Amino acid sequence: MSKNRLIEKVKSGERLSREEGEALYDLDLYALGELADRIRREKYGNKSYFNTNRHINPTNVCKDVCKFCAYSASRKNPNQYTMSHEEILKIAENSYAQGAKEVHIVSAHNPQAGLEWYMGAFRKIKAAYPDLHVKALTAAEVDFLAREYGMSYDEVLDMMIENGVDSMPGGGAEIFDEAVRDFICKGKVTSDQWLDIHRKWHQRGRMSNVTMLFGHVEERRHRIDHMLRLRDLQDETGGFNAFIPLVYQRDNNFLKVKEYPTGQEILKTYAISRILLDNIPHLKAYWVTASIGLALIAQEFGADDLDGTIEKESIQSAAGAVSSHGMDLDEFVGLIKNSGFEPVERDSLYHELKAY
Ligand code: V47
Repeated sequence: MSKNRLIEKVKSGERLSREEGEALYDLDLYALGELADRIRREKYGNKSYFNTNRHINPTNVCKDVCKFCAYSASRKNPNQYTMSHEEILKIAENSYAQGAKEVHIVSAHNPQAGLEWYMGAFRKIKAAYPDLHVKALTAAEVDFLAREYGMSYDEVLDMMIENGVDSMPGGGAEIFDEAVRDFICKGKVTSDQWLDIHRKWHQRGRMSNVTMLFGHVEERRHRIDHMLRLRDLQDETGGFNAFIPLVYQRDNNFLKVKEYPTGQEILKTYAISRILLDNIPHLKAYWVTASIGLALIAQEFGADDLDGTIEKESIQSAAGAVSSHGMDLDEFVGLIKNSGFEPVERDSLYHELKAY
């Protein structure tokens, strides 16, 4: 198909095939940006969403070994920690007092902590702050808990709901292609299992997000494949709120990467995500991995969401991202405004709370 025909097809809103998705990368950056921006503006105009949230990473002790991870305790990071419930609650208390609407809780796969350590933390936070949204447990953690405690996915998911989890974050998806996945995180939740866990979560009427870790050893076709597997599941369930491309951070880990993606390649990937994932409403430029500068530019390449203020971030900052102290709310709002967009604070399920 010619480039012009492909552009016309995108403009007419027709769904693209795998080959057409891959061919999008051959378009120049500005053509892609224009196409993605049209879609974004049709849906959200000039609005850019964010939330006031707090990331909590309660333990870094991990049974799994993902080559890209600098966060889990290992030879490169010998400092193990596991927070007590009191410590976790104290963080939630402080964040709530400062106006956080969501806690985003992601842990490593700690076999010593116990099931009640995981579930009790959610239950206690929910009991103390019923209106604080608890976004917790990636599908990788759900799979770990199911295996560790001899439970089915259904049982773990029901237990999460009983203990106050409101929605699931999108972590652990990495890259679905089995060969790449085997190379970067062998032994962790498989792609089919990851998708199945989210399917089951959506069937319970709950929402989740999904990530894609890119810019390491994968090829463009693997990113397209990742997006298409998600598009299929979203057709079935409609349960994904946001797609979050995570740019690989290179420090302190065991993945040897020959070539890192350019800013152009990253922006193309945002734009293509917006075009190809016609059924996932939000595209999040997670400023932690994109850098705030590129995340602001990504707003012109299809992204309508910049995640949130975060307060503290431990996973990507361990691998080199400049995010360990989060982002000041006024500064965040100012940056979005100065980039020509209208900052809109949202809740975790994308209800609008306040326009700035
Ligand atoms: O799945 C680990 C990633 C993810 C590195 O749902 C790395 O709203 C880059 O899922 N370079 C966890 N990324 C974080 C996550 C997330 C983040 C923000 C918002 C949401 C959401 C979810 O962190 C893991 C993994 O892919 N990660 N190491 C690294 N070196």
